Amino acid sequence: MFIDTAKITVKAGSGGKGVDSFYRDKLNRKGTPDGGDGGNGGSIIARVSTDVHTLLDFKYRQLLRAKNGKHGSSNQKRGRNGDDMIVKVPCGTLIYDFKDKRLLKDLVEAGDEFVFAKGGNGGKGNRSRKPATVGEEGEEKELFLELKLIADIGIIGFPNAGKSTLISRISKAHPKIAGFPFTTKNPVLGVVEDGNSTFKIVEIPGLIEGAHRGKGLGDKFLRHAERTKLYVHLLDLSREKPEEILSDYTKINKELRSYNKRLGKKKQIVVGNKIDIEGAGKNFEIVSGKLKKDIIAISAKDGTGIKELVKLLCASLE
Ligand SMILES: Nc1nc2c(ncn2[C@@H]2O[C@H](COP(=O)(O)OP(=O)(O)OP(=O)(O)O)[C@@H](O)[C@H]2O)c(=O)[nH]1
Ligand SMILES: [Mg+2]
Repeated sequence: MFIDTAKITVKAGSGGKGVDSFYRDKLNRKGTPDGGDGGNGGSIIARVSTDVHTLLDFKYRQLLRAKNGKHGSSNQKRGRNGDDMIVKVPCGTLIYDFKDKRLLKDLVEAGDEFVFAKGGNGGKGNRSRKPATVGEEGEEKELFLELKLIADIGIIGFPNAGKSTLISRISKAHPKIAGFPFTTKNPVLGVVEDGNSTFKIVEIPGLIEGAHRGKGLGDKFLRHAERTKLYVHLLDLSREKPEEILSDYTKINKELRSYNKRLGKKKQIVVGNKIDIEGAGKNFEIVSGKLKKDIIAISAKDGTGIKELVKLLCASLE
């Protein structure tokens, strides 16, 4: 299941109590203070890992608690620290304060860390000749997590245009491909390698007219198109009439703009797919003439124009 938002509560461990204790013997009736300090509470730390790709774990685990520190004891013995809890999050996880929606951190690179909640320090024992103190409370927070995938290029286009076929051909990703719309229900990430260049590409599924009003799969996956540098706008050249292709193109662009102006302005490489199908060549001529942009013809199925497209994408990213 692809989950890209989560609300969680995090409660770090509290510090253990410092202890009041006195060492006494025959010669030392009054006693020497020897109470040990409490251990520190465990913190909860998010760490970016390439093993996880969604926020699914947090759907089943909405409350995270780290261990408390142990209390100190006599003979100056310090209590054990509570272990830190490390939680894995995917690349591209944004962390917000749930209440005021403030962005606290954007975790981008593998290994990046962020302290969700800090453990409390342990209390002091009376060994320092002051009365013992209790440990600090661990921090408790309500957080909102949002995943915005990080990729260089987003493939946008109407359902059934051939986005999954294209990503399967140019990367190791193998999403389901079928001759009906909405086959892909979640964003699909792929890595494209060409000579010395590599880039990440993501299929943005389910965009149709009215997506920003919740139609189809709605616009909920457009958050994964926000961080790309450019788009491959895929058109289905096998549509019956060229007007339909032009209208698909306009509708997708309108959806991008309705979601966010910035997305509407992002650079697009317009690609006409399914050039192998009869009639597609003619559609291509007409659409090329009417669009005020270059358009590249490919067949994701038989490989026509794919090498050239990948070269162009590499060059455009440089
Ligand atoms: N002839 C031909 N068929 C293609 C080509 N590319 C894709 N198809 C077919 O078009 C249909 C849709 O392809 P998909 O790759 O699933 O399209 P999509 O854009 O990912 O569709 P959704 O995920 O459902 O939105 C499938 O039947 C593919 O086999 C192509 O270049 N030529
Ligand atoms: Mg698909």
